[in-house]
Amino acid sequence: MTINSISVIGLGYIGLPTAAMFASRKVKVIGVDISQYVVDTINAGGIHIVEPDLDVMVKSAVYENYLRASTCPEPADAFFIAVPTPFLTNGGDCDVPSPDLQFVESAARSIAKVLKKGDLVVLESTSPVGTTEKMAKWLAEERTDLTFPQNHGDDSDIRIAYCPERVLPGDVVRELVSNDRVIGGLSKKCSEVAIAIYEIFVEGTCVVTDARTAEMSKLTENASRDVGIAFANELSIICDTVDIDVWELIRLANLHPRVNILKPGPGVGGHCIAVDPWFIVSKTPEQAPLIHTARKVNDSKPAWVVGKVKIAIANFLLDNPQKTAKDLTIACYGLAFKPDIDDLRESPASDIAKSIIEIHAGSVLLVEPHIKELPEELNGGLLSNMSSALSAADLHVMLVDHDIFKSVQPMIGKIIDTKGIWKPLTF
Ligand code: SAJ
Repeated sequence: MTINSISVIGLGYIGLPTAAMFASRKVKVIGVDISQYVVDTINAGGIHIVEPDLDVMVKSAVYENYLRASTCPEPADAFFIAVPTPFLTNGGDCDVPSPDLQFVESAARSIAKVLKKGDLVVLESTSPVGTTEKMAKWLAEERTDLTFPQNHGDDSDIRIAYCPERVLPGDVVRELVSNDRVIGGLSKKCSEVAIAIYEIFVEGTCVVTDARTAEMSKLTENASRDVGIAFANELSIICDTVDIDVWELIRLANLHPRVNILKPGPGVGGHCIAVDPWFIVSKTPEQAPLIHTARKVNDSKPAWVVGKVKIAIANFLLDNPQKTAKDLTIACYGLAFKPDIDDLRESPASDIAKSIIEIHAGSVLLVEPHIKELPEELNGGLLSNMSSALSAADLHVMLVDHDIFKSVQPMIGKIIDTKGIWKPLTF
């Protein structure tokens, strides 16, 4: 199969790096996004997201005319769909959010118009089991003049596969090339064609399976991490109750050759680990009590940390009867959803900081070296530099273990350390 052009639908955290990666290998790429702002930014050689090294890649791809963005799908030889698959929290059983496939459906229906015989369509968006088959059905509904693998197998006009992205935010450019890929074609031929195209830039191994197993493998990877973190978070709460240093405990337990406990923290954030397990739970609620419970454990951790802050405020007032809460300065260290990135979306640290601002009458200093201004929802807090917070605060709340925080230690005040870097007062 000759590939003259590739189209990537959805130019977000996965789609844009994927588009830039193909373009960097001298393939003509048309990126499609519904946002005019995103399209204009990319066509001007810029990027709208933060990801190390991506800016340079996109800039040279655009200037060398290998990458172009548009709001309308155009003909191409292969289409990669990387649109969001959020979940809906207020429909049906409100305890279990359900996946929202509207962006996948509209992306599929919109590219259907420009499909031609021999084209490949790959779904990369994290999706519940069965979504690739649904996508194939939507494409077939739009194009009755073409044949599809669900009915024609290896002889189909259009090839369809699922291939989940697995890259780590903050290291996307490197991992896109080096990670192994799981490729689930709707037929053997579909998988073969998809592998040939991924091998344009993937240096890891492309492993073939069926589409449903490929969908489930992505959900399993993230659910496995979520369950592991929930175990660590539960341990941290148990240890706090029985007055044991959880970090020392985990270090000791991990000396066992077959034990590898993850790290507790203020909760699980980001756009993947805290979302994807719900795709399993919503489909098979009866069969997924462990995965469901892990989600609840991790989701409840921010409130537990806020509870600790409330106790610290009450203790301060007990210890200083002549003072009021206004006399207590609290500093929160880290607002991002994980260390050494500047992404504050879906961040338990930001949620905790917001709650502290709401409950506390005194000053709340917010230390986040990776941002220049606070988002609106943190109005009421004061963006501060690290050294002034370390010397001014009475209560230090460590929320994100950015590297820069590891070389310092508050010398005065109380510490609530959700990341175990400021021993000995840890939770
Ligand atoms: N976290 C902990 N303790 C840990 C590890 C992580 O509390 O021991 C927290 C982080 O602070 C963060 C959250 O979990 O709030 C998620 O961070 P992460 O680094 O585990 O994962 P993400 O969301 O940045 O990326 C994950 C990755 N999946 C796995 O590692 C299985 C990545 O490979 C996926 O491509 C990505 O989800 C995705 O897009 O699905």
